[in-house]
Amino acid sequence: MNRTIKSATTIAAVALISAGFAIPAQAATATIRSGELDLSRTRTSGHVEFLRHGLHVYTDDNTNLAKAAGFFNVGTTFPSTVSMKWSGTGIPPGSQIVFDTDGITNANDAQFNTLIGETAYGDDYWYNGDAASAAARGITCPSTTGGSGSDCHGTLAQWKVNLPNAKVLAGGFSLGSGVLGDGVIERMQYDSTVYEFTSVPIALDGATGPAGATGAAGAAGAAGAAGIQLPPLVVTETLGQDVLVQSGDVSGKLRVVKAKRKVRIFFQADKSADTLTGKKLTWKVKVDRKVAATYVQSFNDRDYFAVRFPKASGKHTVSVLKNGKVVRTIKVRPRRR
Ligand SMILES: [Ca+2]
Repeated sequence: MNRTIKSATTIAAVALISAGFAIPAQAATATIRSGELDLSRTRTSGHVEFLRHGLHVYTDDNTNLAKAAGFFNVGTTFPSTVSMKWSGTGIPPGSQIVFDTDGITNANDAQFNTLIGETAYGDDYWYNGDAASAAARGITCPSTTGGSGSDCHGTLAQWKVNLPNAKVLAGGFSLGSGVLGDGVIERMQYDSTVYEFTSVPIALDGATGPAGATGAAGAAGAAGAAGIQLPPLVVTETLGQDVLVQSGDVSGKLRVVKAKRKVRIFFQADKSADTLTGKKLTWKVKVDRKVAATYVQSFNDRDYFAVRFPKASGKHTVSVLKNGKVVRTIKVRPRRR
């Protein structure tokens, strides 16, 4: 049976006693409320709502904006076990561990790293980046074989060996990006601590003093727990469950179809996991030197332009500019018939 323990120090004490007497770990329960869940990684087609008992996590579609993610404080010890109780559609959210490799708070690249656990891979946790980027951050991958979310993965036991100095910055979950899903996270567990989620508020401040002419002021509430640390929106993001894409500026292609009096142009921006970083791509179409259309494209965007000239209307020029540079010039001279 779970005991409800609210104070972090009590949780730590219970864990120590359990370890000292070699008693099987007794689950402690911590309750996460809305102010304690960082939703900054949730995108516009993803939603996280607090229920009385649990978190409603869902996405509207399977675009790259479909990402419902939350992070919370799970202490700083690298966990041996992580689990999630999910009731919902087929693909549950991945469990996440955000950590600093060397445990030293500084501005180096080793500060923020993420391991992701998904039911599809069992006990195997994959690094949110490839083996080369892990190596650049001083991380030795337990395994670099294929068949996981990235080519840098291993069990938590293996990771613990390879990351002896790691300091955990946050735990959490992510449905997507790129996954259509709907369900409830009833709870998550990191080692012996069960994290439950609730919309039921508690008074965070001290009780108000009794009413009356000389009513005493209530005592001040205890200071809140330190907030979790999350990286600035990172360059490497995940698409769907397991495709890693390095994002950057949007690039794209055009295709021209020319007829006797008509010019059609198809613009296709490249596909990518992430529209949140990098510069957008700007196309401009000029017809006889006048701007006829402008398209600003994010990843995956498509646009279509068409112009038709009157019969026997002389020479015409259609030019296409990509980020301000002319990349195509099409000349048309419509005949009389
Ligand atoms: Ca560090």
